[in-house]
Amino acid sequence: MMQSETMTEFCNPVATDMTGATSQPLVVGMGVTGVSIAGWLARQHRSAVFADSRADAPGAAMIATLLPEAELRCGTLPGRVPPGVDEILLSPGLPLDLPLLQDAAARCIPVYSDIDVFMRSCGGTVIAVTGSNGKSTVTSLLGSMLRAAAVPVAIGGNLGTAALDLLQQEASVFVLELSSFQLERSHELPVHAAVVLNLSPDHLDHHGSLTAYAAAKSRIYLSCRYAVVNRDEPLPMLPAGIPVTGFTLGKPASMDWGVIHRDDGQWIARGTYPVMPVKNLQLAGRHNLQNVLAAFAMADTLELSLDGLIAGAQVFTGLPHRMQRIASADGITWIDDSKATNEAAAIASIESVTGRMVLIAGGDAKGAELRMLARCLEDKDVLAILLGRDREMLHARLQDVCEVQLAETMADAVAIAAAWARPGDTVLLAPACSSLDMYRNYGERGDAFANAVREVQS
Ligand code: UMA
Ligand code: ADP
Repeated sequence: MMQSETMTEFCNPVATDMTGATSQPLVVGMGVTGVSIAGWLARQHRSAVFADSRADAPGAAMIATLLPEAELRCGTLPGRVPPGVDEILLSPGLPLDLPLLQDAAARCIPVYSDIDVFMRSCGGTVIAVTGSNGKSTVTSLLGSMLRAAAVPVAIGGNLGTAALDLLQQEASVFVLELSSFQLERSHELPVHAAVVLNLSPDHLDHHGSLTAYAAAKSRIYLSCRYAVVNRDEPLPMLPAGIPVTGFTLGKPASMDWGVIHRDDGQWIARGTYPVMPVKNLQLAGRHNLQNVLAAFAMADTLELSLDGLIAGAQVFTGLPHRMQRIASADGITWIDDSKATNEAAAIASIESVTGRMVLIAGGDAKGAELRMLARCLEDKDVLAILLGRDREMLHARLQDVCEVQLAETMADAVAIAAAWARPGDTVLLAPACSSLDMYRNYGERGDAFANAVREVQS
């Protein structure tokens, strides 16, 4: 087995009774996760101490409503574990080097994630999806495929509904999108099937190195029953003896999923068995074809009839802000891929566009240098319009490979794009950066883009 790396596993987690009536957890973080833990505790008729470093912790009012007797500490995190606390339930957005966590490790007080708590409370089959890109698409696509196969399914985790809130849904299968933050602070997760879709640099400001980020991601496989792997990337380290299914954009090995070429076009195939024509998918781009193959490989571990899964894949049109065509006017196509929040995602979307292009990029690069982005724009007829905190860095990176302009606001960027673009061109918002320096989230950034496009067209 791979070595577990969470600091708390120096202690014996068996010594803790998470369901014991006398236990008083300390819940750290009063965001979406903290609120979901409060709901779960309320349903267990238990209480807790809650802490958040923010004076205006966003979930505080909701937690007070769900658990009126709970103690809420906003504005600073305790430096030591308060008396009476025998476990810590830690939100994903906090760093792991907090003095509180060092004190907990020294005193053998275990730290759990909301996903650990979910796994202990969930009686259904759990399918876990991670990767640098495509997590939300694959999680939602699996939801569509399993629903079409008449499986009662709930989807969530890092996407949409927080994991513990899913337990209130009637479902036999739970598909969880898991972030590297959730995985690095979870113990071994006994899931039915697990996948790391792909790995490329992201969140390096938090993890410190690509190695540490990859190690966090590969924790998803520690206790899975079936591992699904991307055959087009280096193989992750896997626990010995578990069944492995692969997916590839190439010709698949016997029980893997891949693409075969026939006289009537490309087909998705399991081994040599043709399953469905690629042209029947509504998702566009090679990266999305990879996502569909991964979803089939995951769903296949449930041994369902393929007919429902195929129907569910065919009707899936994708999620908002992922390669979403928002307007087509005067021969110019406007595409919102605001969710391209890292370099590999932006490259995947740029490569799925043909012809002359305006690229709107920039924001918070999260410590990435974006050299591959520059390489991918070489030999393309592109105007790059750069926004946000790291736009000067991006400007230095791109100025030798394509035409570059700086913009202050999304409205400015769209106005520059509208003036430059000619019929046949595509204007693509694929920032390669997170949105948090200018917006509340990538959705708000995508909406700002769509609004600005409407403005220039009115
Ligand atoms: N924070 C503080 N002090 C605290 C607690 C949090 O400053 O005491 C800050 C964190 O540094 C962070 C922010 O508050 O900047 C949110 O942190 P959180 O742990 O409270 O986050 P939640 O609101 O619980 O939301 C988290 C996920 N967010 C993160 O991991 C940052 C949500 O994913 C997820 O939907 C939710 O749990 C339910 O599972 C969002 C996300 O951006 C969509 N995820 C990242 C990504 O997809 O790239 C990982
Ligand atoms: P995540 O949840 O991992 O952020 P999403 O499914 O929301 O992934 O997609 C985010 C962005 O990543 C998309 O807008 C697209 O630009 C890119 N993307 C999606 N799937 C892939 C993939 N398999 N490989 C590379 N990039 C991808």
